[in-house]
Amino acid sequence: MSAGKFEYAPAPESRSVVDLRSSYGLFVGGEFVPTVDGRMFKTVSPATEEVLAEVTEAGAEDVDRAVRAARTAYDSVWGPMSGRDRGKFLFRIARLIQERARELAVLESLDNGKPIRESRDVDIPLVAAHFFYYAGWADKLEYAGFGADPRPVGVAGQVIPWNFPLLMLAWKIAPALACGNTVVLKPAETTPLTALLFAEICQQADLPPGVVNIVTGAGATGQAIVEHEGVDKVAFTGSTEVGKAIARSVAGTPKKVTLELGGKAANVVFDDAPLDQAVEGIVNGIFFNQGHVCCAGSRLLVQENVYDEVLDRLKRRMATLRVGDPLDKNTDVGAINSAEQLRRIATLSEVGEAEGAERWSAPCELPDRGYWFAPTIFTGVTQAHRIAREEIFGPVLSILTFRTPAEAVEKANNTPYGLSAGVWTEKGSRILWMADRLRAGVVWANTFNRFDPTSPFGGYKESGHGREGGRHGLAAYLQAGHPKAGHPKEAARA
Ligand code: TAP
Repeated sequence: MSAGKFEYAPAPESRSVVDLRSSYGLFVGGEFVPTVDGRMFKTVSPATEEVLAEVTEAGAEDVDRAVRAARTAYDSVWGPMSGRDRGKFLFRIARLIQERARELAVLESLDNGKPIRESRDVDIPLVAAHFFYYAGWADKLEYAGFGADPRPVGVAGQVIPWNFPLLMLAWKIAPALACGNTVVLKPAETTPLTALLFAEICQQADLPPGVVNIVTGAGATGQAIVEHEGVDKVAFTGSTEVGKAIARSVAGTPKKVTLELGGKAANVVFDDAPLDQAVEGIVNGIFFNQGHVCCAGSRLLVQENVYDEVLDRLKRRMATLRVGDPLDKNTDVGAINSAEQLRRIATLSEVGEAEGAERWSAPCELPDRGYWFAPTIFTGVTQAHRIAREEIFGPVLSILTFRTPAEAVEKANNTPYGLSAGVWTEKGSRILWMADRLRAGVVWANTFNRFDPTSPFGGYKESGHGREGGRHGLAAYLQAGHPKAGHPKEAARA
């Protein structure tokens, strides 16, 4: 095996483009304010453990202040504003994101640990695309298929995870604002910085104060948002466990809720697939963003007669992956987001070995400081193994085999999740046959981890409910079919 990687000189992206403050307040009512009842915590670079900045952990009173600011903005400015004018603000934000793309990409890689190649070429362009896309909907809502006069819901409380910090923010904020809602958003504890830079972009865009409020903090801050009586709609992306707790807490209240939760996607490779292309898809499916991807192709199902060949090619390809400095433009796999996540990945990998699966990791030198995990595969995995059932949320792939298409479907669907799946085959009819039977919100054919703002995304079963993205994503932020519902001033004007 010629495992050799080409040796490249280091090509670090400069971090001087980012103007980091030493400490950040909360973004409430259009300005950065100090906490009322919270305290400060530090956010670190997972690649070096360097402290990047101090951030506020918002308390219940801070959350209350943010919800009130959002309500005032909804009642006085944003709710009554025409869709055309709301759209102009969203277009302005989208353009500012493009203008400041380099700064956003560097900051995302610093705070999250993801390779700059991904934040620069995937995350930030998709963030801008989401704002452009929903900006376009703002004045066309009556044609979206949700009734002749769809109205906003009110104040949306939004809680997001750390794996795609700014992209998840865009998935939440762009449709909410396009539909006329105002928001209180909490980024994850370990990745608050790009949301705070986004707050500066809102200021730069002259967005009316209170339309977007960013409160940083940990789980308790998220819970305070979800449980606040002034919140009309809860949008959550994160683990299934927390999602279930949120579903319980909003049950019996008038709050609307959408949940985007975990996954354990099957990536199914048939013997007629173009194997080199499939291997690229397998690598992209599980090692993109260090495997911190809810829809990651973390269960590989390979047709038995090509198993040896696929495994051999996969190992050869994995040996060429560059793991290291997220800011180096040659890096393929960056740092694990936190010490806690690294522990979870390491623990589940040990369980895999203890349960009898065989572990192989790509040969690579890991940096001394920071949180790192070499790209790893497990063979000899059975459906009962925990590594085949539980979401690892790291660069770890479980490989299983199948003989017939029916067996592939049976195994692919044998999971409590249902977020995504992949099919690799030359046969169009087989793609359609599989797509009909796979219980997953997204089914990719001969590709994986492709995202587009025009396309709905969401889960079956324990992967959540509701859809984000596309026309479907508007439904979560509209009260459809209630001509008199919605903003009182607008209703009076109508
Ligand atoms: P969680 O621990 O669930 O955290 C998600 C967010 O919820 C964070 O902001 C977290 O705050 C906050 N939170 C924690 N406890 C809460 C509570 N009781 N009430 C309200 N908010 C609370 O997930 P994670 O570890 O950050 O993210 C990984 C998970 O997200 C994976 O399971 C992954 O599959 C899923 N995910 C799903 C999708 C989609 S679209 N389905 C996309 C990305 C990720 P702190 O982080 O500050 O503690």
